[in-house]
Amino acid sequence: MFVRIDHVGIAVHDLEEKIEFFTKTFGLTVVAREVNEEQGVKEAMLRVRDGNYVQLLEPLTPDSPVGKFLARRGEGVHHVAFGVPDVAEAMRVIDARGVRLLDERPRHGSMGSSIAFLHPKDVTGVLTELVQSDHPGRPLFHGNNDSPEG
Ligand code: CMX
Ligand code: CO
Repeated sequence: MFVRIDHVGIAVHDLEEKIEFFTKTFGLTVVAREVNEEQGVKEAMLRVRDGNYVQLLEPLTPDSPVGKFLARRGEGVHHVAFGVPDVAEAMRVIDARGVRLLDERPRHGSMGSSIAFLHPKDVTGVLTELVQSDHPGRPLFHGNNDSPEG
C-alpha cells in the first residue's frame, strides 16, 4: 500500500532559520510554502527529488500538535509520511487491521494532497501520515523497476 516515503516532517521553532540551514547545508530547494490552519502549522516542503521531501513545520500556536511536541521533546523528527495511491482506501484497510486513525476522513495537505494520520502509539511510537497526491512533481512510482506491475 506504500509506494514511497513522501516526506519526513521535522518540528522547528523558527521556520525561516531552518529553511536557511537546510538549503545552505544540504543544497535542498523549497518547492512549496503554506500556512495550514487546520493542522496548526506554517510549513515548507524541501525537495530531495520528485516525490520525496523534507517538511519543516513551525507551530501556529503552542496548543497545536507541533506546538505540544516542541514543548515536550524539542525540535526533531515529528512524523513520517508515506505515499499511497488512494488515501481513503488505505485508511479503510488500516482501520480494519486495528490501527487507530486520527482523522475520520482525508484532510488537506501540502501541495494539494489528501492526508490522514495514524496514532503513533499503534505504529511503534512513530506518528505516521498517509499522503495521496496527483501533483506532477509527486509521481506515484519511480522508474520502471518501481512500478507495481514490476
Ligand atoms: N510522534 C510520536 N509520539 C507522539 C507524537 C509524535 N509526533 N506526538 C505526541 N506523541 C505521543 C506523546 O509523546 C505522548 O506519549 P506518552 O503518553 O507516552 O507521553 C502521547 O503521544 C500523547 O501526547 P500529547 O502531547 O498529549 O499529544 P496529543 O495526544 O494531544 O496528540 C497526536 C498527539 C499524535 C494525537 C496529535 O499530535 C495529532 O493528532 N497529530 C496529527 C496531526 C499533526 O500532527 N499535524 C501536524 C503536521 C501536519 C502535516 O504534516 O501536514
Ligand atoms: Co506531513
